[in-house]
Amino acid sequence: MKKILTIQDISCFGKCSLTIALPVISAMGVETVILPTAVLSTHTMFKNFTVKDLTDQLLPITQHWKNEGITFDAIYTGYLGSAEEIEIAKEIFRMFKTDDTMIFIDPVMADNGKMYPAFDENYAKLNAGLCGEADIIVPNITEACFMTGTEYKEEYDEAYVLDLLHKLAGLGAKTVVLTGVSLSKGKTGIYGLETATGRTFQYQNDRIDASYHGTGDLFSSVTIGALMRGYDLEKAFQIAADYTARTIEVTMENPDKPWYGVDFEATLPELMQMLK
Ligand code: PXL
Repeated sequence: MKKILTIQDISCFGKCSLTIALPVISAMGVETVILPTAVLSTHTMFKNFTVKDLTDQLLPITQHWKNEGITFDAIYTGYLGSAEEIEIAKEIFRMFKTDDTMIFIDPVMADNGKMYPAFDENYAKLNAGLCGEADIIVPNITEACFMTGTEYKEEYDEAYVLDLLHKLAGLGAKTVVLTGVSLSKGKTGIYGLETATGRTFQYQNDRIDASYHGTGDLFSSVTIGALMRGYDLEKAFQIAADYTARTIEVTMENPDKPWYGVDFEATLPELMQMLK
């Protein structure tokens, strides 16, 4: 069984980061080791959330694993709480990366043209540096703009997307994939670039007019899970895009649909079917 390490926060209530990555990747048949960067009462879209930072625990925990001879097939980072945690993530890559370890970075920090609370331009610069160490990065357009110093646009064309992809490739990752790319009316999806070959790839779904928290984490978790299950890059992204779109659709059908997250619990059986 493949084994991955995922480094992100635990938002106790709210369905995002580790409370999505752990159940979803485990259900996909991949051993999921977690390194919580912080414990929050909820994700940061709630008011008055509490935070207990765990920065000082990250190296003692990973050093213990190193002493035990524990290894990983992939390391997947998501929401990191601070600049210092970005530096520590790099240190953890150095501790565990071999030629066979896939580094997958979702530089979670912003959406819809805005930074999440607690982050700033400097954090974006540091995240750009972290992305340089990755095999695969999956920023949304807002994150890509902050990391490359590009103006954020609500309306854009393919040339804008390609320019962003090439700027992202300049950060150093082997494959860069922009998420939430909408190039035709009623559609949304991903646009990727393999830096060594210049090959691009795209996948689009019908756009659902709703924005739910945690869908980026769901998409990333399913992508890395599918990659670990042996699907190639494009197929893994396709499964993740289809599954995320289906989960949003099912959430919208729920009369009590929670505003804070999606009903992935209801669609996990469908994900299992997609993996067959
Ligand atoms: O879903 C991304 C995410 C993860 N963790 C925390 C967040 C967010 C987005 O707002 O607040 C704590």
